[in-house]
Amino acid sequence: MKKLLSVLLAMTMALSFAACSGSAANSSAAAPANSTAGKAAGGDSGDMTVVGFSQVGAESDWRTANTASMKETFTEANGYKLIFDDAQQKQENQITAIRNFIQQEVDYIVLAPVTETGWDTVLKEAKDAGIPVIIVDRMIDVSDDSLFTCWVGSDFRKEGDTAVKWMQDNLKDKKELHIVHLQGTIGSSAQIGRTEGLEAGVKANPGWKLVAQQTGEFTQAKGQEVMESLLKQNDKIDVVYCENDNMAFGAIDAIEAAGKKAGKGGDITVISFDSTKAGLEATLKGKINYNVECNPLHGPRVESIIKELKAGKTPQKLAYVDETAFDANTITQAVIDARAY
Ligand code: GZL
Repeated sequence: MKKLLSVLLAMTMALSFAACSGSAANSSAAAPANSTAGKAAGGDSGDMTVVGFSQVGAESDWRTANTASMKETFTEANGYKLIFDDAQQKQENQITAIRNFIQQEVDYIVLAPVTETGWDTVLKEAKDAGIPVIIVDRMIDVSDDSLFTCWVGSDFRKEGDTAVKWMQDNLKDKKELHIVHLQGTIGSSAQIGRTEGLEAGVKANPGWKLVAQQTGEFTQAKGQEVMESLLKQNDKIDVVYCENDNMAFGAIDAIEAAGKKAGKGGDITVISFDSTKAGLEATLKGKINYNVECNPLHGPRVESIIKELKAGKTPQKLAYVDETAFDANTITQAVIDARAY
C-alpha cells in the first residue's frame, strides 16, 4: 500500500511539474490580458517580425472581419509573430497593451483606436522606444503627427455623405422626414464622420427633422434597447440612420416587435453602414434599404506598409480605402457571394 502511495505521489508531482513548465513556456509576464503571447513568451522570435496589435474589441461583425484579416495576414508561416490584444472597447486597456508591446520590444505596433483622443503620452513612449506605430481603421487626434508612422482606414464623413445623398434622392416624396439617429461609440472617427454627414444633411434639407440622437455603442443589443425606447417615445419615425449593421439589426428587431415594418415598402426606412455579409443579406431581404460599405480588410494593407518600412521607404501618411454602397433595390445574391467578408 505504502509503495502504491509513493508511486502515486511521484506521478502527481511529475504531472504538476509538467503542467507548470508547460504554462511557463507559454506564459509571458509582460503579455497583457486578452493577449496572444508572442515574443515575450520567451520563445525565440529569430528572424520573425514581431507585431503587437491592439484591437478595439469584438463588438460587431465588422470588428470580427477586421480581426480575422489581421490574424490571417500576420501568421508564422508568413514570417510574423502576432501579439494580439482585445481591449474590450476600453482605451485604458489599449494603453496597457501598447506599454506591454514596448516592454516586449516588438518590431511594430498596430493600433485600432477606440476613440480619437488620449494617445499622445503612450505614443510618445513608443516613439522614444523607436517602435513604429501604424494606426488602422479609426483616426487619432494627436498634438504631433510624428507620434504615428501612418494611418490606413475609411473616410467616414464621405460614408455619411453617401448615405445622405441616397436619402435625398430616394425619400424626397416626403414633405417631412422624421429621423432617429443611432450613433456608434461616441468620440470614434466612425461616429464623428457618419454623424457629421447626417447633421449636414439635416441642415441642408429643411423638411428633415432629427427626432432623436443616441449611441448604441455599435452593438446589436444596445441598438435594440435604444430603438425600443425611442419607438415608445415617438409615434412619428420615418427613418432610422444606424451607424453600423449590428445596431441596424437591433433596430429592426425593435421595429418588428413594435408591430411595424422595417425597410423596403415598410413604415421605417433603415440606413446602415459596414456592408458586412449579414448586413448585405438583410439588405437583399429589403430589411435594410441602403448599406454603405466600410472595408475591414486591413491586414494586407498593414503588411504592405511594414514591407515598405523594412525596405527603408516612407509609406503614405494617410491612406483611404476605396468603398461603395448597396441599395436594396439593386443588390443581388451574386454580389454578396463574390465578397470577401
Ligand atoms: C469602422 C469601425 C466601426 C464599424 C463598427 O471603421 O471602426 O467599428 O463601423 C465597428 O461596426 O464596431
